[in-house]
Amino acid sequence: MSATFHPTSTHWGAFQVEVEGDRVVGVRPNPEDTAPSPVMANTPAAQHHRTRVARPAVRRRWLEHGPGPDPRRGDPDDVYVEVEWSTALDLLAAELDRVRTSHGNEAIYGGSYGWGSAGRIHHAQSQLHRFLNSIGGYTRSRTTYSHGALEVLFPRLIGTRGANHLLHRAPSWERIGEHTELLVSFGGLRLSNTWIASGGRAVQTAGPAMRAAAEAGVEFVSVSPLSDDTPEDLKCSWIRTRPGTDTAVLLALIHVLFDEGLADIGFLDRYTVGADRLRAYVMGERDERGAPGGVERSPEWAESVSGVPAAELRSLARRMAERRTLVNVGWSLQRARYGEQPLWAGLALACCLGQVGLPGGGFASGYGSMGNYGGGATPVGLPRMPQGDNPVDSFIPVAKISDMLLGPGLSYDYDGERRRFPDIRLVYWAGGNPFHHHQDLARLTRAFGRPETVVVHETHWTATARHADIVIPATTALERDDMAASQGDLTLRAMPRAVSPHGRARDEYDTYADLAERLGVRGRFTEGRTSGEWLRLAYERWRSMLARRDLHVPDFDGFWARGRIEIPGRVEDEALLGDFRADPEGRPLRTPSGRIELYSETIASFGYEDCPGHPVWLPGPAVTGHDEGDEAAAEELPLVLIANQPKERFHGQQDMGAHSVAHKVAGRAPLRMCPEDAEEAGVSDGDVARVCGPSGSCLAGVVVDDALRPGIVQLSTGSWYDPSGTDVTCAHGNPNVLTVDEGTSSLGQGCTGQLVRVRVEPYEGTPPEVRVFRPPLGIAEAPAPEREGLNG
Ligand SMILES: Nc1nc2c(c(=O)[nH]1)N[C@H]1C(S)=C(S)[C@@H](COP(=O)(O)OP(=O)(O)OC[C@H]3O[C@@H](n4cnc5c(=O)[nH]c(N)nc54)[C@H](O)[C@@H]3O)O[C@H]1N2
Ligand SMILES: Nc1nc2c(c(=O)[nH]1)N[C@H]1C(S)=C(S)[C@@H](COP(=O)(O)OP(=O)(O)OC[C@H]3O[C@@H](n4cnc5c(=O)[nH]c(N)nc54)[C@H](O)[C@@H]3O)O[C@H]1N2
Ligand SMILES: [Mo]
Repeated sequence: MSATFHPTSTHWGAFQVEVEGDRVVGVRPNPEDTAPSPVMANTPAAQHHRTRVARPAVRRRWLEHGPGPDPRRGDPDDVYVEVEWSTALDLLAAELDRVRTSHGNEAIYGGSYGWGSAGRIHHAQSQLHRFLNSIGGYTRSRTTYSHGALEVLFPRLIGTRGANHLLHRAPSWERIGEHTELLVSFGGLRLSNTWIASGGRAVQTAGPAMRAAAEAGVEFVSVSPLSDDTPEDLKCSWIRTRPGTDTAVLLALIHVLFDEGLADIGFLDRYTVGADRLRAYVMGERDERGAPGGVERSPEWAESVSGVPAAELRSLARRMAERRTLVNVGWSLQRARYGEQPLWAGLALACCLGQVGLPGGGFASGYGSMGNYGGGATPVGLPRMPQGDNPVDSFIPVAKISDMLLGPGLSYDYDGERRRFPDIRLVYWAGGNPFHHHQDLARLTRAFGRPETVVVHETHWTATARHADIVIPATTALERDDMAASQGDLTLRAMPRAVSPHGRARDEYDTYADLAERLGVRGRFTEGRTSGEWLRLAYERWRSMLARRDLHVPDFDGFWARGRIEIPGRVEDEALLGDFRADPEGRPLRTPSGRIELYSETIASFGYEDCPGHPVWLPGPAVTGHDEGDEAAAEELPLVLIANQPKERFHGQQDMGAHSVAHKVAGRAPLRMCPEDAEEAGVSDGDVARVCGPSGSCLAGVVVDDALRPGIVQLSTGSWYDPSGTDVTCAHGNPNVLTVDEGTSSLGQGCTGQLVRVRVEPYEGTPPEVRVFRPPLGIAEAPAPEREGLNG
């Protein structure tokens, strides 16, 4: 049989799949990609894996007992019943109708956070939101797991537009190479993280671009607990912090600037408010409430907190003041308790250096966190599937999912508001995996026991699908026609279908169209179009938008025939907030003062203990799992675990793929620790260890590695949650069974999953088998080969 190659796009990059007889048998990079991501090697096994959802399925207990709370949701021994499409659609439409009629549309939670697949049209969340809007709306979610604290904080500090630019229009690595002399990155610059960009990048440019910047003379400093968080060829110097102590380091750098007369007072006076309050605080003249007295935030003080020698901090501050310096705060730092503080302190440091708004200088948050950050100019727009309007005005900050399901009607703080949780009866998820992404998964299981019905659309039998009552099989991106591009990408690429749908999986668009039909609103959802017609229309609308700006691209057929086109009209800023710097009166920031708020009256007026009016060091540890002064807990859980992004895959996606599996140790997630800690814990390289945290425990495979400093272990996210063992919460190594379900602060309520205290111990006896790479009970292991009529 001869193989053919088909272009595709994933969030981990664009590449080609090799197809033989309707099966994906291999992958190869695009020829022009000089630094392709190895993550693509996961795709062939995942595409045809036995955990693909082949047919609609209903949890037997729900089928027998009907809708209602059920604490057994997620039970690994639960049985599913495969049903015909028409049965599944009838049941689901009737249930949606029941819930919206009896409880109102607000009772449907359709936030459905998650990354799904690349593709502008078949984007799972957009499709679901469009459908739910067409049937009267839903309770939505706000902000992200990626940078939830940043998204709430920065509009207050630099205005909404400034915050948007910070996240989406950062200057490129090329500009950094031209202008920056010193780049200090808190949270490293992990090359593996830059493989990811929403929509996928046509070529991976971050690695080569960072290298070119280093060759052009940029000096890199990585502040991180891990020594291998920056590519070796950057020859970067490494400042080892204790996790969760960066705010202390940043305040001490500010202290040196004020103390030694290096702070740019002219800049602070002209462009910021609150510098005097901040100065009084770091010099120990005022406490965090502005009352007289306090602790001097000196390098010596910071050394006692962070472990970084005071002399090193002094010399770094002086070097920063002498050169064109860019302060980058990676997103990981704000995925922790008080996650707002290192961001705010980082911005304040850049202001004290007087470099905000200068090319190559100032503040950034995201270099090394994602490939589009610094990856090039931003398009003026991309083709999109319209979602319609949501008539329901109900939302939660995204990481409040368990709190919401467990506490309908309870109140909580968020960004200056006192809000109440809605009473959710039906949870509808498509394109996300909360049992990958949320903290304290045992609690999330209890939360998922509360609604009356849980619906999940999935390509695979993930842990979230195994918590659903109704599971709808979705096609993968390889099984449908679509197009892709990422922010900062140079091309828009066609993604023609490469293989037939697995089993009886269908495009979600068709599923929603049939559900809408049963609910009497087919026309509202489809507007009379097929998904192929939407693809064409979205492209043509984009083409018209470009034409109005005198930018020209071929028509849809021309684009499809070529396979990819260059995206015209991209914009790139030389510097972040450069226009504000050039003309602070004429182009003020949309903040109450019109300037950068180093002290925010608004935030101060909220009265939050955990996020006062300017950046502060808060006494409670940023690492969850123990509280200030709780020595017993600290002793019980002596190590800090870093739950960062997996380099071998993208989140939980394609965990059964070859590249991901090759990184498992004894069939479990790899747990990295230094030789001293391994010895202390009584475990060796290759062992199965038990990791215990404040919320639960998991097994993991030990990797002894001296890239870590003592006291710190690393277990990346994304190994599929396996609750089937009897003496551990997860037999496979998902760190989110260990993490604590707590928001960053009353302000941002962001995810705090990055850091948690743990203990590592040997696992005695035969470890439980990992069961997640088999479908649940009742589901045939062999995929159903035959196709049936759409409603047959
Ligand atoms: N402890 C800890 N936890 C974290 C983090 C951390 O740093 N530490 N990081 C957090 C961050 S930044 C993020 S963004 C989240 C990520 O969390 P998620 O985005 O929820 O994780 P994914 O595994 O990408 O989930 C996407 C799901 O969509 C499915 N899918 C793919 N294509 C389709 C499709 O076309 N249709 C449908 N219906 N489904 C599809 C995939 O099979 C997969 O299960 O995790 C967060 N969790
Ligand atoms: N390969 C791959 N890449 C990914 C993803 C993936 O799943 N796989 N997910 C993508 C997504 S959705 C997102 S949002 C981004 C997230 O991007 P980030 O949040 O930047 O990524 P992480 O890998 O979670 O963390 C980066 C590093 O920060 C360091 N760090 C952790 N805690 C601290 C601390 O307290 N202080 C300091 N100084 N450093 C600390 C750790 O050493 C860690 O390796 O990654 C994206 N990139
Ligand atoms: Mo993310």
